[in-house]
Amino acid sequence: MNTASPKPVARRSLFKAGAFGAAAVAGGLALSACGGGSLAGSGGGGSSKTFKLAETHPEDYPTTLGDKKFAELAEKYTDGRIKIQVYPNAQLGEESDAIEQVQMGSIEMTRISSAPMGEFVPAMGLFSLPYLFDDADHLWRFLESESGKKLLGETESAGFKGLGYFDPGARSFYTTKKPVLAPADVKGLKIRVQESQVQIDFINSLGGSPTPMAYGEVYSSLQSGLLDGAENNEPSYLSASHWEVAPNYTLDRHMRVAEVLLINKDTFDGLSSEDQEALQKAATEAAPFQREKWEAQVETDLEKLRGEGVKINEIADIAPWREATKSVIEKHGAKLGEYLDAVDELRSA
Ligand code: GTR
Repeated sequence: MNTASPKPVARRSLFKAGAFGAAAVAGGLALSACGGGSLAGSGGGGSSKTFKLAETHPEDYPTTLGDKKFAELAEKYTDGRIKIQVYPNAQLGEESDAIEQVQMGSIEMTRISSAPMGEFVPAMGLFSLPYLFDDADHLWRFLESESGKKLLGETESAGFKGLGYFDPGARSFYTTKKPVLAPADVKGLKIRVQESQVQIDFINSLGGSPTPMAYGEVYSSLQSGLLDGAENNEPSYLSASHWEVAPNYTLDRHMRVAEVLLINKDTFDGLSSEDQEALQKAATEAAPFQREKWEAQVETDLEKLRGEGVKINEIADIAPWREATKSVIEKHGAKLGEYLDAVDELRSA
């Protein structure tokens, strides 16, 4: 990684130019534009900083629970010097905006999907490569490896400090009319993707029409017929109510798009080494907590979805899907070579 190069300009034009502009930036944030967090006297002579953490999901969603665990531990390990206020439900903006705000320092932290991060830190595109990880254990072997840590470190070249990963589950297709049961079924369908070039290429490889769009716009676009389908993990599909308008769910588990806990790099660098270590420790300990919550929730969510009458299809053999989409790995593999090698080495560790 070339640390001497200037910060890459955020590659948002592809998506901003589309019909689906990102949500307006939440107001009232300009006051903390220095990126150092707000300073609040603690009354007793010391002072504490309060950092905002942007989260797209609702209060009780597993990543939000992970954020809150992280916040609780961070406050504890810094003896109250750092407080983290979690803002769920995309209150601080949709994800691409949240990333930009953390990059600028107007929000200090976010829990974010690595898919839109890939437009700021290209190596993060790894997690959007289709059918790459065999299962959650394989993903976690990679995330916890030296290679996974190095990848997280690449966020520094874009003005972030990656503190850790959370479990993303596996993304699968859902459609409004016909279920998608074979690769050929995606042909001609308008499928929402995250704001990620790799995911655009994925849908193109299946002959579909990829539509990058902010998460908050997906429900109404499925409802109005602007989209024929989208794709996500079970907790997102349920909590965002997408199942109501796209009740055919096909568990092909095409991607495990790691969730990332990020802080503005200047904010992090401005902390004492003691507080830096405390934040790192809090993030490391919040990860297994979040993973546990995740696994429990996927099970109960599938039951709830079945109870609502959602048609859930399992794909027994993903070999034809892998074959149909291999051009995506060929196209993006060159720049991700060392990470792809590590993923392969960890395949059946
Ligand atoms: C979810 C992820 C969110 C968001 C969303 C999306 O699985 O946790 O951060 O990226 O997908 O599809 O936009």
